Order: sequence, then structure tokens, then C-alpha cells
Amino acid sequence: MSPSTGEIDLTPGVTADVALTPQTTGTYEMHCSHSLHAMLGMTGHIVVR
Ligand SMILES: [Cu+2]
Repeated sequence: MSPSTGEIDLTPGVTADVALTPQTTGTYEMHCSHSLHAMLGMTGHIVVR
């Protein structure tokens, strides 16, 4: 994971655990940056309360 961009690159078959340390409350959008994946629904959001 690149701390400066928040991006994670994985090769096929590889998994990764990601730890988040919330600093500010809010709703944060996330998406898959591979071509067309976000359009096909690979999106979500993280809510920090
Ligand atoms: Cu994807």
C-alpha cells in the first residue's frame, strides 16, 4: 500500500489485510480503480463515526 495515495496493488490470487486508523469522522468513498470495475459496482464507502 502506498501511504501517500491510499492505493493497493495486488496480483491475481494475492490477498492483503488493510488497517485503517480513522483521524476524522465522515463518510469516505472507495472504488476499484481497474478499468470499468467501479462502473460495474466495485464501489463502497467507509463510515467513521
Ligand atoms: Cu475491481
